[in-house]
Amino acid sequence: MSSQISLYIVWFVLCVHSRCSVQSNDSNKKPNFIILFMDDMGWGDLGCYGHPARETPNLDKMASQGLLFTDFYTASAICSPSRASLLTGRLPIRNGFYSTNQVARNSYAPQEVLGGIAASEVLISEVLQKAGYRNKIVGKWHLGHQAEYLPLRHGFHEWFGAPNCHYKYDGKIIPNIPVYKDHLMTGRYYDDYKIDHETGVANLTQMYIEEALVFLDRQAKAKQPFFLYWAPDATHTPLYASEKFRGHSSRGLYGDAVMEIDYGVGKILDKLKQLHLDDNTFMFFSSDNGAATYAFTEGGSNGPFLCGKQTTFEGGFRQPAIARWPGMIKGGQVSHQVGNLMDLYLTMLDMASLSRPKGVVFDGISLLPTMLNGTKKDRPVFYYRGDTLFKVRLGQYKAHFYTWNTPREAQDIGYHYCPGQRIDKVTTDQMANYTQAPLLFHLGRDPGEKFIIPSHTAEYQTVMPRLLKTVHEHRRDLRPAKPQFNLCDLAVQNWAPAGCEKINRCQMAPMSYLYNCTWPY
Ligand SMILES: *[C@@H]1O[C@H](CO)[C@@H](O)[C@H](O)[C@H]1NC(C)=O
Ligand SMILES: *[C@@H]1O[C@H](CO)[C@@H](O)[C@H](O)[C@H]1NC(C)=O
Ligand SMILES: *[C@@H]1O[C@H](CO)[C@@H](O)[C@H](O)[C@H]1NC(C)=O
Ligand SMILES: *[C@@H]1O[C@H](CO)[C@@H](O)[C@H](O)[C@H]1NC(C)=O
Ligand SMILES: *[C@@H]1O[C@H](CO)[C@@H](O)[C@H](O)[C@H]1NC(C)=O
Ligand SMILES: [Ca+2]
Repeated sequence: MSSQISLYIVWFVLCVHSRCSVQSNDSNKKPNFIILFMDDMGWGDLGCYGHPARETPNLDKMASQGLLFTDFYTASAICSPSRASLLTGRLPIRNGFYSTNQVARNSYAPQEVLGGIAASEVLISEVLQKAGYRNKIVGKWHLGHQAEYLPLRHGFHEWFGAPNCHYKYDGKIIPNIPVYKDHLMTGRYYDDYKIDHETGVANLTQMYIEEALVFLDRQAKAKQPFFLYWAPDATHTPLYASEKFRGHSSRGLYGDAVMEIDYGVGKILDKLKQLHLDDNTFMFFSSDNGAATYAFTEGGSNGPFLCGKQTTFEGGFRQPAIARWPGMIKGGQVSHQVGNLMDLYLTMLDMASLSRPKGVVFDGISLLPTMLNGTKKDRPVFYYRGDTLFKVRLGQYKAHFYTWNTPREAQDIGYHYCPGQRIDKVTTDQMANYTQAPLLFHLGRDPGEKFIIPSHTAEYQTVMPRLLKTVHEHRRDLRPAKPQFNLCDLAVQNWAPAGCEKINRCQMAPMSYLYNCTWPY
């Protein structure tokens, strides 16, 4: 706050003396924010990251006009915790998006789970709302589906999208997922928002594009700063694309979905230009977790990295990430700064000259010095699987305390997180405990985590103590939050969301029966 006041005084003094009308409209304006957040898209899916299909011209253009990160991470290899970390700037273990029912299991927010984002968490949307921003989420929320957890209770003014994944349900024992317009549901998937599983055709991405464009038009007219959180989910199985894109990719339905989203990004870029919002809008593109290797050819690509979604290998945690802010961020840059989705929170606060909420411990850092000045900062990456810290990265080194490919129960039903990849001692079928002698990898020489650096080498003996110290320091101040994903009840599903009565879509909930959720994968 005090730095804001002093800036204001400086501005005032300058203004009295000269050219204040020219300076005033720019220096006082808060930047707009757009986060384009993908579902299960991998590091290797875009042309600018080397995918041979080269079917993302608009995202490639965005990268050429901005800054592409090579070493950017998520805070979790699965949807809900990743999204909660993005919006809170904190690790799942700190914001509660994990479960302690079973050791080291990923958990998320299916509709039978009781939990969601705690009222005590201060989301970036809440800070921006207080600062006069208008905030809209388009697409998937996944921070809890019960009324108290929905986006309009957590700093968003507008919403078009769904609280959970667009899985197919029978609509009887498990209700179809509702689609919301702001506070009220407007229908349900399959009943009202068609997704054709035979053909893979659905119009939802087109609707999400339209929602974004209308919002931008409106905000430009209102001259009010905004935060648009655009979270389409067409690249999450079951995949979908509209008729216009279906069958156009060389990569099958997954590629069709990517092409349609890329088209949407192009429309958003055009709209910013047309509305003269380019110079005052920070736009960031990334994905919530690595590509779903378990979906085989229905999933994306993690480039040179090992395994994918659900795992703590690089394929699960490393994300595509592009920052664009013409006038502020020089175009055509590539940064090797280790970044994390959790960094966007403090980066955006810095961009808007807003102070950090008091008393909140953040796991992210501000990347503004990197984006504006190319500075680099050494900082760790913590790779949790559920409640357990599996791995840590510092510099180019990564230590594995635990490794685990795919739980046996998952393999039994045809799930495999590392299809076509088998590395002795690393892609283990059972959870392997290496805490006594962690495995060490050098991600520069060996991005695919294939070659274990032997523990008798001088390199290992120099590096491992540094990595262990980083973990020790992390653990010293860590106060794990109450886990949100321990309790389940079929009665809390989306039976009768607000607004259901107006459209005749209410359903009767079964009797409440509370049980401990199980997280088999
Ligand atoms: C300030 O606003 C005026 C009117 O909206 C515009 O013509 C001018 O270009 C703006 N100045 C700058 C420096 O952006
Ligand atoms: C998508 O929209 C088009 C054009 O409005 C319509 O003809 C088509 O039936 C819609 N498809 C689905 C699956 O809803
Ligand atoms: C970038 O560098 C300039 C010049 O050294 C400095 O004044 C400015 O504070 C830096 N900005 C950030 C965000 O680090
Ligand atoms: C891994 O091994 C260490 C040392 O033997 C032990 O303390 C720890 O509890 C084990 N971890 C798990 C999850 O069993
Ligand atoms: C969940 O598991 C814990 C530990 O086993 C047990 O004490 C508790 O009663 C269980 N809760 C429910 C609702 O089943
Ligand atoms: Ca996801």
